[in-house]
Amino acid sequence: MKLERYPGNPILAPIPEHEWESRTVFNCGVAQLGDVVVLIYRAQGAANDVSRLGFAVSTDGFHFGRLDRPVFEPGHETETKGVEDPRLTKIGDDFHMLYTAWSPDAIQVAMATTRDFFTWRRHGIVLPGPDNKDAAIFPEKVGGRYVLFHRIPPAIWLAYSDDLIHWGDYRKIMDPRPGNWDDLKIGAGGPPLRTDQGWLVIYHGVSTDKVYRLGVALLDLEDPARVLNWPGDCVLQPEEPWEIEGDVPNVVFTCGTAEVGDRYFVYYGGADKVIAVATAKKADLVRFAARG
Ligand code: BMA
Repeated sequence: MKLERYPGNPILAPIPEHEWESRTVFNCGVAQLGDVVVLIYRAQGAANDVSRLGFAVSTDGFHFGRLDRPVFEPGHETETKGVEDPRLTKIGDDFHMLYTAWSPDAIQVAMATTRDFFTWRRHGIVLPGPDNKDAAIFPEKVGGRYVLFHRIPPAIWLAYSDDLIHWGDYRKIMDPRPGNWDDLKIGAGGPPLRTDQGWLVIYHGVSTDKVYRLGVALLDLEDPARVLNWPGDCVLQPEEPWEIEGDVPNVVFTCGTAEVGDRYFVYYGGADKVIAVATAKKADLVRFAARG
């Protein structure tokens, strides 16, 4: 089972005339408002490595219009080196964005909330470093508590909260698999997708030779610390020229998936330089995650 690339990929690329996104346009969080898909994407200019976040919007999930300026930029001493890899979850009326706050001292998870993607309320660091990232909040409470994925190298962990601000009860759920394509480190993609078989996780795995691929697993709906099934094969690996060569070679990296009709639309960064989408029939991907 492999995700199917949209033939028009990549769907978003750097724009030389916009300094802040002139070098890279890549890993993006995904939000859905009815038929509209919003991407909050990571971008870098030629001047330095600092990442800012841009805004793109589409009615079909393939063709995106975008703003000419960032909608979220470093604004605190914990993120002077950049705001990276946003993941979005709608809870009540608010979209909750977890992102990597990068400073000379630490890599940490920060949160900001919004209703319109232009005005943001900052909540600061929610998961302290020295090295924690790849965090995404589940779309609903589980067992009366909020849950999120996060990554303390090299594994995927959960954390729990009553108020979305204070997170604790860290539990490791998935470790890199020796000898496999995900043997060096792993991290969750976007928020998990609820299915009747369990929580579907799409995650990235890095191999010892530094190739980033995507895989899936299925977690128990009532106790997501329980992995129900974890197929050995990846569902996407760098093959296209713009996945193999870019700012960082051999990378496919996802921060979010949209549900469009009977398909999942997985948005991903190619070689840390462009944005692409690959899709799968929901029933096929869930069947693979459950039995593959
Ligand atoms: C990870 C993150 C991602 C990036 C990947 C490949 O550590 O920085 O944003 O896509 O490395 O460079």
